[in-house]
Amino acid sequence: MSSAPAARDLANAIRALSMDAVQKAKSGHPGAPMGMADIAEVLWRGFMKHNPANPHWVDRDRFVLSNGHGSMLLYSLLHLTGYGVSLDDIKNFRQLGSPTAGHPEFGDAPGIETTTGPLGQGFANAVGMALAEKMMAAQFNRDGHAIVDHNTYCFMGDGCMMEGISHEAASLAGTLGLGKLVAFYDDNGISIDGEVEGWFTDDTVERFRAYGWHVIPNVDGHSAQEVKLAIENARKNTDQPTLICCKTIIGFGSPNKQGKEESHGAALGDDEVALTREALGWKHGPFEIPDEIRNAWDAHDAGAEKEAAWQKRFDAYRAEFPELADEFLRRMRGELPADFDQRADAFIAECQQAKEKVASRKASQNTLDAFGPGLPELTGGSADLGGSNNTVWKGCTSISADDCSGNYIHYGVREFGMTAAMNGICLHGGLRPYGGTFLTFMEYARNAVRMAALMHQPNILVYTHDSIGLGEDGPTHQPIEQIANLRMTPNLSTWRPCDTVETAVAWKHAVKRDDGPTALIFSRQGLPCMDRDDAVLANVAKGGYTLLQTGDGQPQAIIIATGSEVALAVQAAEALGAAGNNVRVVSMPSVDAFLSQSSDYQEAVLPAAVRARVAVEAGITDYWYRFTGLDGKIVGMTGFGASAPAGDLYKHFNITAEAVQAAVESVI
Ligand SMILES: Cc1ncc(C[n+]2csc(CCOP(=O)(O)OP(=O)(O)O)c2C)c(N)n1
Ligand SMILES: [Mg+2]
Repeated sequence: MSSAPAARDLANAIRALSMDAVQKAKSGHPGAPMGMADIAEVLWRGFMKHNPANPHWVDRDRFVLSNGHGSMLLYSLLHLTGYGVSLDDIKNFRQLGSPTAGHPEFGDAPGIETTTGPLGQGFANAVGMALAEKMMAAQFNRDGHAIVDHNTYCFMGDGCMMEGISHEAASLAGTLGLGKLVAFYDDNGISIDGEVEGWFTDDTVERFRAYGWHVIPNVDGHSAQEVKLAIENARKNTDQPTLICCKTIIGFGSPNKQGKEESHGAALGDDEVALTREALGWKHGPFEIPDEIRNAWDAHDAGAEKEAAWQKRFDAYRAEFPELADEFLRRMRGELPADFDQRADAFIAECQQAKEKVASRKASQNTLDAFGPGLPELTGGSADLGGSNNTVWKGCTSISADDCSGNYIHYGVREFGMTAAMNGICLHGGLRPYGGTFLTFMEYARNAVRMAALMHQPNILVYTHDSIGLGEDGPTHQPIEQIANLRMTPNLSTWRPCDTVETAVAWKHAVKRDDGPTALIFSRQGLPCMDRDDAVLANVAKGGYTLLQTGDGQPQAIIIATGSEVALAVQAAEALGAAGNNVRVVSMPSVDAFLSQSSDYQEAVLPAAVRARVAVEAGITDYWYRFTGLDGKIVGMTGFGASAPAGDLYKHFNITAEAVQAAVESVI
């Protein structure tokens, strides 16, 4: 009988699949998978709690490949352990329609926990996942019943370490004591430009210790024994996140390219692949995995056992806490409480009745006060602007390292880290995060916003201080092009409500959305509440609707407005109406929601024949040409703002009812 395959041979299966797939595609990154194969072998075969037959098992360990260019490492692992990634999929690496995309894409193949490639962000996702685990455990576990108890493992390279977001995420993880987070640093001394010592000389060990991490330095990433010991030590420490610093050789096994940047991001070449096979002692052809290696990797039996053990624990929990168990499953399914619509609609009607004049950021907080008590999954937070973003509602309890049973996260001044962590929280499941900052500083987080949209994650992004209307803080704080930028992001729903009613409708939309993020944009200054009858009120959710018209039938002109400028549009229309004009005001809190309506509805609100159109928004004018065409006019911003009281700024930049009226008169 042949003996069990050695760890190195098992790791070489990853190396072979990776170099062969990259060679066949003539594109990709063999270096990182070949360098981290030994670490991956120890982690996945010795420690990972997962079940390839059920990639959605709620208590599985999460694995994040933050150095996503090493995607072949993940695809090899998923294939070898038995997920639905076939050998043909591996052969079709990087080809159209294949689940084995250039970088791991969430949703493309089972077992990909998050989309990675933008360096550093996977690490921040992992921090969010570990935080979600800790919060769900605190909310649901009971004495003797640990139904939420899994680790989050993250691989990261020099690039992830160099990215600023690694600081934000690591600092937060240390402060919150995310003890079940274990990150592996692929310390290979190489990035694309060559040896990193010319641009990266941090003392990473001391850096992470300073964040409050448990750091295991100087691990030989090619020694299965050392890696195993390190992981055991990491798992023993449940008070601090652990960083295991692994010295590795990029492209390990390639006689002429290992240790060099040449192996980072290009096929090794047929000759070098052959030499590497020889050097590794890998005697099998391209994409050929011998049975004993395949069997040793197969995680089906072990996975089924692990899940069955958890199921037994969960059944015992359910017997003792039946309601809690049902609630846990509801939350993990991402289903809203059955009465949510009814509660939300009742509150929307209440807002219309009360007609309160408040800033929309305050209206947002009032909405949270109304929705929050019935939505225990709602998990708030802000990047140190809780009092300005009005993200703290009456039922908020802050979490801390010692007590994660609350529902509010103080992310600190870390917009990018916050947003990427929120993506990780969404991906983990069980919690619905919302997080606030000033709209201008959305840009600090920009790529995480994009990743939420790309990954179809229902992250709720609260952006206050929406325009020059914030006043005296001046042009650094006054967003101009940001709203248009958000609107142009595919699969992002963007709302800029004009009053308490639209704010509540926007929140309802955000909470109900399950396939993408929503940006909610709120004002600092007070906004009057508009009159609406029931028919108009019912149309608010459509994103754009006729708010009023000064005459009957086809209007002579249409004013399209959003947020704080709706009131100006109404004033202008009333003056124009008093002079005998038939003018319509269309409030457009969400362009994407409006554009998702039937063409009949869109035509009814914005008849194509009416080309006398004026758009008004205290943001960059360019976006609105789509709706005004060449015949229309736009009242808005064409440059940066200034520091002054809001009222003075609106006059200075000529965003006034009179300006809107004059614009309409010029196009009628
Ligand atoms: C945010 C971001 N910037 C730049 C890149 C392009 N890029 C991909 S890999 C890489 C170098 C990464 O170096 P390292 O993490 O050390 O990877 P290794 O070469 O060791 O595999 C760069 C700059 C990227 N993917 N993401
Ligand atoms: Mg490197």
